[in-house]
Amino acid sequence: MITDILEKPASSAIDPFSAEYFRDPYPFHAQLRDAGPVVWLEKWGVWAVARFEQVQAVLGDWRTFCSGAGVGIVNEKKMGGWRKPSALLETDPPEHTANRAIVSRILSPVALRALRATFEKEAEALVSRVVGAGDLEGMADFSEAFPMKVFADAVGVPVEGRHHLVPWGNMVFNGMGPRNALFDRAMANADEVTAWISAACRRENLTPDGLGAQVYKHVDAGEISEEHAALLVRSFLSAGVDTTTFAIGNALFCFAQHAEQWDMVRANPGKVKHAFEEIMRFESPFQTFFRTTTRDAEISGVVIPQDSKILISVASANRDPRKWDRPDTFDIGRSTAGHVGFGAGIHGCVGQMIARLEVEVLLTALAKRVSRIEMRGEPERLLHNTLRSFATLHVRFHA
Ligand code: OVM
Repeated sequence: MITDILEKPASSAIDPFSAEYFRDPYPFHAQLRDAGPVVWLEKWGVWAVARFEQVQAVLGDWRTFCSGAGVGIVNEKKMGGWRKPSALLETDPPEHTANRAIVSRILSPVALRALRATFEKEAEALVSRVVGAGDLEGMADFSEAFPMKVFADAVGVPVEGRHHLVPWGNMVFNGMGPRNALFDRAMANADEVTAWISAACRRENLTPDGLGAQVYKHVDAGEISEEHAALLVRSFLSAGVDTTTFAIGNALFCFAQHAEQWDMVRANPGKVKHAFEEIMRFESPFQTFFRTTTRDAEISGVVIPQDSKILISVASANRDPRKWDRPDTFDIGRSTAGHVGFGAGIHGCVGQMIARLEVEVLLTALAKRVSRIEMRGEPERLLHNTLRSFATLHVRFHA
């Protein structure tokens, strides 16, 4: 029980859902971190944690900071959400525990071993298409092309209509933000997109040997219902495309800007795995999500009332100078241990091993063939409520 209020909370006019913030969030992160351990955001009437220590603490305490009221800005328990809540992302124990156990086994490192050879073959094929091909749009032609092929194949999604995965991801992640223009634009074709996604999650539309079909084994075992299985498959399709697409785009950007780091990777391809962790720290695709207080909570002496929404800036935590040495330097040689680019705690990314596998395999194939990633013209920053990457990134891959 909280007996006395120790600290007066800091307050800020920063709008973390503004175009200015999306274009260059890092100075705003610094201001939020420096304002206090937890900050009241006047514009939206929510709290924010932006320092590493407090982000870790909040993510480590699911009893106080729950996910069951949604992980976007809206309290879905009170207001309802735009879709049926995810059985993973937007649940708390004990429901979460059982659902996660199912998906966790399907995505375990051992289970994923079987996918590596196929991913490698597809990576070689994609790299062959782009190397020496002149100017390319690195988001559509490379960063998106790979997960849309290998991840969608791995889940066992129909090829017909697969392009719907892109607007669906846009709905899922922009849909975590407030009802701004980005939210509305993402939802513009919601009915058609949702209809395709729902169908793609059903047993009869999944390939019999994919990750999606494996969820239905738990229906056959009498553990879960058919509808529940479809909802779990939906999590694969929600969480697994945009995140990896944007991580690959961010990798291209980082290595185009830091050619010497790309040279280090090429000289020692064994560094690719670790380089990806630095990309996840330095340019986390998933920047922001929320928790909701289940009771009056205390963060570093500040009292947050029950039923408050708290914005968690993992991107800011990943560059907090209280935690990291030279946080704004992209350095694949540094220790990245403890980065929260995949989140942390019981909701820490359950797909992180397949994400790592995709990016490792693709960057390894690229490192074998490409001496230099050249940016052609100004990249176009993606304005997005939750994710950080590029709308377009014109590049040339030099052999
Ligand atoms: C889900 C889901 C959606 C978006 C992200 C995510 C990063 C999960 O529907 O379960 O995890």
